[in-house]
Amino acid sequence: MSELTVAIAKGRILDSFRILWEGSIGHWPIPNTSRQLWFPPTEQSPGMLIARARDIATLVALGVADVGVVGLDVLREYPTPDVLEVADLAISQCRVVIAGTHTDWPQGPVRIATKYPRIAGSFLNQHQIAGELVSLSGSLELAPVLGLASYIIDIVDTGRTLQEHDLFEVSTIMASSARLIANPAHFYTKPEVQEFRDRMVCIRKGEPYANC
Ligand code: PRT
Ligand code: MG
Repeated sequence: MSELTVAIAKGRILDSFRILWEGSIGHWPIPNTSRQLWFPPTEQSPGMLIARARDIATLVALGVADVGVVGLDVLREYPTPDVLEVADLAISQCRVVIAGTHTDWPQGPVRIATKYPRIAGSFLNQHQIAGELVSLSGSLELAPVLGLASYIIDIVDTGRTLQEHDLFEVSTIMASSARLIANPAHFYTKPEVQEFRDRMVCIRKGEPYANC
């Protein structure tokens, strides 16, 4: 394992990935209060790079990391052709939805706030909705409250955030969960990369690596 480097999106994905890691690799190399972003490989643990979600696929494509962990929503919003999706880790599950101040499908020209302009754009095209996209980088739920847009396209998990802002789901655009991605050359030439994938898949199935 010590020849391997894993790039992980900080935030929710890092927190839920820790459980998979501890179940399959063991030693979690990141101290609780650490702000360090690079943990070199050791005897007990692969190296770890903590990065912004949208940069994970770039780091893996360039071979700086052998594998990466990132949400499918981010992979679809920022497509990077030179990586392989090698496992669905089934953590950080959520949906990208269109939501509004009511449950009606958008009629006529509407404004839609989103941090996913690419996913939103193809949804609007597919359904021939004459929407104008407003790109925001966070706090999407504020847009309808402030009268900036009548709909948002954003991530929903429990639905509580929508509810607290008097917003209603209109339709699900895609389901998302964290994916393990790999550098194609490293995946086919470094046995540790496939072993890492296999360990993650086994722990996700709840089976020990040896019997899985
Ligand atoms: O902060 P930065 O821009 O670097 O990254 P980020 O904000 O994208 O990171 P983070 O940690 O917020 O989430 C990263 C990834 O977690 C996303 O790309 C998804 O793949 C996944 N994920 C899973 C979620 C959620 N669940 C989620 N609930 N990402 C965001 N949310 C937010 C959502 O945007 C909304 O504000 O939580 C709120 C909705 O949650 P509920 O439970 O109230 O519906
Ligand atoms: Mg965030």
